[in-house]
Amino acid sequence: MEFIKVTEQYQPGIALIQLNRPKELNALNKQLMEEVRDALQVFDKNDQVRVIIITGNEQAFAAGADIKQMADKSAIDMLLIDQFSTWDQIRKTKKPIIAAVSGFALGGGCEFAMTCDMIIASESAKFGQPEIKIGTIPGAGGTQRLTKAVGKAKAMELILTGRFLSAEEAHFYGLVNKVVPVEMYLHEAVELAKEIARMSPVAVQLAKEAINRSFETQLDEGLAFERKNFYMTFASEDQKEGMKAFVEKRKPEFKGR
Ligand code: DAK
Repeated sequence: MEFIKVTEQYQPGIALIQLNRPKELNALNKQLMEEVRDALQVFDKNDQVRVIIITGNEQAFAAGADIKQMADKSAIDMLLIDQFSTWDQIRKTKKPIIAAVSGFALGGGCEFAMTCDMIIASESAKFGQPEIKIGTIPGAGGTQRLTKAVGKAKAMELILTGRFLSAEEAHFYGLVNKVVPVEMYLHEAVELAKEIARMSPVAVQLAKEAINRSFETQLDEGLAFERKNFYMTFASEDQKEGMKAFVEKRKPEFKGR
């Protein structure tokens, strides 16, 4: 791993991926994204990992896709490189992913944070889709995910002007879960991860899948999908344990089965 640092057990059950191109503000080149994809695929198969946190450093989560790598490319080059397949594989991660964001989360960096399931931001975080300033538009979901997160008017403003959104505004618009002082953002992400890691991993996975479905389907289809996953939890030992523990007034011990 050249461009990321990976810790399988940052805390029990919690894996950490740190983007590590600090001089380039963690600009997302092709190899970095492939390394992230590979790490996520390994964690997804590892029963010891319940929740994954992705972070950068205080200055930058990521200042976008690597402009220097893209600058001279033709449309057909971009088509053949097909970086979208890597992003699609990242999107298919089954375990919950928390982005712990400080500093710049711009362009592909903002899209990457939005591809994660939750975002904890430091007070210094700045979100934005400034692609318009370099003559292009968001290409990894920004026009869709940002619009769903903050609404049409704000998304239009941000994407058509390239303006940045402060952490506080991002919280106001529902883009991020929580804003905390800079020295606390990773800690806060870990606290959230710990809480999720205590739940049944089976139920967590099925719930994540059902929530994501709401972005891709009409209500009827989404409800049917949720119902299927709800029934499926009743095939798990964890559901039996969870409900039994409630009745017996004790804490459940989930096994992920
Ligand atoms: N790419 C490459 N290098 C970058 C970079 C980027 N996105 N952002 C920053 N850097 C580099 C700078 O070039 C500089 O390198 P040196 O000159 O020192 O070698 C170093 O990081 C520090 O940057 P600055 O000197 O500019 O630092 P400042 O504090 O003055 O400014 C800044 C920080 C974040 C405001 C500024 O660096 C900036 O505007 N950066 C570009 C932000 C941007 O436009 N981002 C959107 C890029 S387009 C796709 C998936 C995704 C995408 C496309 C396709 N597929 C799956 C196919 C996404 C596209 C984008 O994200």
